[in-house]
Amino acid sequence: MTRLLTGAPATDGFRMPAEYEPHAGCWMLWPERADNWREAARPAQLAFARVAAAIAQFEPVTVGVSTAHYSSARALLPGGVRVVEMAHDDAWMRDVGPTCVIDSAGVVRGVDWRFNAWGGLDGGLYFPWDQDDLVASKVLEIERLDRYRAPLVMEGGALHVDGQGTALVTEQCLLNPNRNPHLARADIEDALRVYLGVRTVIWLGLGLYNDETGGHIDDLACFVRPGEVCLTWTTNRRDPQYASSQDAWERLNDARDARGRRLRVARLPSPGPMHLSRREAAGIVPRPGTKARPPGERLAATYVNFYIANGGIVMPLLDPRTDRLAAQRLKLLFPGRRVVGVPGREILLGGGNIHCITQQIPRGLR
Ligand code: KQY
Repeated sequence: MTRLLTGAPATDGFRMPAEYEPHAGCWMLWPERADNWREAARPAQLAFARVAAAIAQFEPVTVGVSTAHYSSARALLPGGVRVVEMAHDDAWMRDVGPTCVIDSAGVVRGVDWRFNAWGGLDGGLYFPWDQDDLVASKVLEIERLDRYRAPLVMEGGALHVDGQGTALVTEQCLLNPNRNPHLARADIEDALRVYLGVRTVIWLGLGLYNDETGGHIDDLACFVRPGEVCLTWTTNRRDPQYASSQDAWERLNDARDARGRRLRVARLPSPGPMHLSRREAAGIVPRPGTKARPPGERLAATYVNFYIANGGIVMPLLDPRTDRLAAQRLKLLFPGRRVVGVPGREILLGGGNIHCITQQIPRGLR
């Protein structure tokens, strides 16, 4: 039995480590719902299995699967991947899993945010979401890590940290009244300080164009190392993404991190633009209360949504015209890691990508 803690991470001496710090392992969930994933989620399951196999080259992977899908998931996933039975509403472990924090002695604990399916009844993507909201506590229980239940709605994909006191977020997401309408910007900054152990919050404006999460940072930009960020970029002035990437570029160049450094900002090319095809849309079973997926809809495609594993980068392959350039840039940005590309379109059709479906557990010293 792990403990439900009454304090808060920063006051207990904990901070959220950056994704590029060492991991004990990675957690994922299994895509199953036919109202979000085409063809009863089979193509998505194959894509998730490839992501799990790619990450498992670098660190242990665990996948949470419902009772109904346990046997087929076990058969599709590599033997080295641990499969555990776990109820869930959809498959976005980044957002429903724990955000782990660590102290100077190497003790790891988890923050269990409130989850409302990216907006609750005011623009959320499905109802109900009660099983998703239990996932973080179940993961922490299996990992034997103590838990803080945070009193605010948040998702792991809505925040990045540099591990040295800086958080990176977007106004579009964190200030959206469909998350924490009772909290002002200063209150949210205070909550990030307390639950992530950061001192400085860098606010970008809008997230990625047509991102159904309402502007998650993990589709727009991420830390590559302390003092360096990579940003999704387009040179096409007519692309609706152009203005928000420009704005993010300016804000990042004006920013100072928690240690007073200016940031280096690297640009990652954009794939596409990519759109949902008629055939893909026809394979989704619409359901009242779940986000509709009309053919022709612009997909929130970005290479920034990669996963940083121990010794590796697992990136989505999205567009043969830009995949190679994006991979080359990531190799330059992460010289000590092997860059592995995994086809990402089927994951993208569900509204996110590799970063959104994974959640790292930091390596502690216990
Ligand atoms: O950006 C993420 N972290 C998650 C994407 C969720 C999409 C839900 N359909």
